[in-house]
Amino acid sequence: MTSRKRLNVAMIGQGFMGRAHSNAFHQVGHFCESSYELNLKVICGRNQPQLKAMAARWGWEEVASDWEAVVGRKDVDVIDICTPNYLHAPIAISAAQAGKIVLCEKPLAMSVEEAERMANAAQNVPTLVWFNYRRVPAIALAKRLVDEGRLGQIYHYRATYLQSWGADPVNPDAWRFKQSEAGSGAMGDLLSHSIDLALMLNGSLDEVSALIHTFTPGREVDDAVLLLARFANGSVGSFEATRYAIGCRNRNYFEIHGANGAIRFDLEDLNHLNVFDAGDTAEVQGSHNVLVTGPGHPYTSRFWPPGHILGYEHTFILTLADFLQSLENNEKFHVNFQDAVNVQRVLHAVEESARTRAWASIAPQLAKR
Ligand code: NAI
Ligand code: SOE
Repeated sequence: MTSRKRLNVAMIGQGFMGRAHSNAFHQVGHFCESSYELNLKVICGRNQPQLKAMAARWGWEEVASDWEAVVGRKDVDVIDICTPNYLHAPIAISAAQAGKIVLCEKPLAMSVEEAERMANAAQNVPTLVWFNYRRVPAIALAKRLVDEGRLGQIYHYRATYLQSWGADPVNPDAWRFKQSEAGSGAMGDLLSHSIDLALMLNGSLDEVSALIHTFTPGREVDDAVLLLARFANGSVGSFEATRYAIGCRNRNYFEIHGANGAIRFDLEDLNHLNVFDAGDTAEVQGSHNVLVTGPGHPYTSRFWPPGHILGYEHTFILTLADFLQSLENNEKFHVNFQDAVNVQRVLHAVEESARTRAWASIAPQLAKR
């Protein structure tokens, strides 16, 4: 076997995503062929006892507390940003200027201006934004069906991202509720995922009409956001993202209706894609649940035999696997920083529309990726 190129990784942030990414860094080499080998060099965070325990558990070589020093290290090739949103821009810009490969959590930025600065700074380095749901095999199958024209002309795109924890926050002072650290609430946190998937599956959005609402008195960020949308392909859409959907833990859902059929997806049942084919004869017409675990399904052969289901963590492993493949092929990875600017442009229009109580146009976006 030819020797693999070693990339030293530094991860900034040790929380939920710190664990999800640490797992992906370890597992990607086990399941996916690559000419790159990832070395977990240093993990950087603020709580030193927790950081040391995490480094020991997940096999990071070193711990650090100053991200600027980590970004300046010559022996680090990749900076992975898993911090609250307000730190994405300063870390990413400084990492890109130091010539590092930059991986960043979503939402890319706190504003469209900030996202554009990040994308400009990172023009000459490979970038990845962790919109991990693109790599759910059932969602990749949805994209394949849409791109093959199996749904025909698209009429409706409907997405909801429903969570409930905002109504009963474990820690009301957490960074996710602070304007200065999160930028927004359900909008950047949840709607950003739905918009990214919509751009991938149904192409650019032209304009939106939005309502943003905060239920909790005194809370700095939005609890819920609803919008109507027009897509460039002539279809119409509706989106709803909320942290107040009592009874829903993590219901990232979409459905697409076209002239020839329909598909539905729900993250709470992530191994299935619900499909309706209007080409079936009338007596057998009906939507059916496809268990997207192979054979012939996207991604699944890298893991287990058909019928052996996958989970949340696989979406991060597959995101990383595709990224390493893009590095090897010297191709652009999607979602990169520029793609994420497109998401941010839509979020900006959503804010504009809610503020002015009028339809807002979206600045031109790049073609569907
Ligand atoms: P978290 O609160 O669990 O972890 C944040 C970490 O950042 C903590 O370990 C904290 O110590 C560290 N941190 C804060 N300030 C720091 C500094 N100055 N230097 C170094 N470390 C610092 O948050 P979580 O859930 O991991 O979210 C992090 C990012 O990941 C956010 O941007 C969030 O939107 C995104 N996210 C994305 C998900 C996805 O589906 N792709 C899922 C969950 C979060
Ligand atoms: C919390 O709302 C959260 O962890 C988001 O930050 C993620 O992006 C989403 O995928 C799941 O929920």
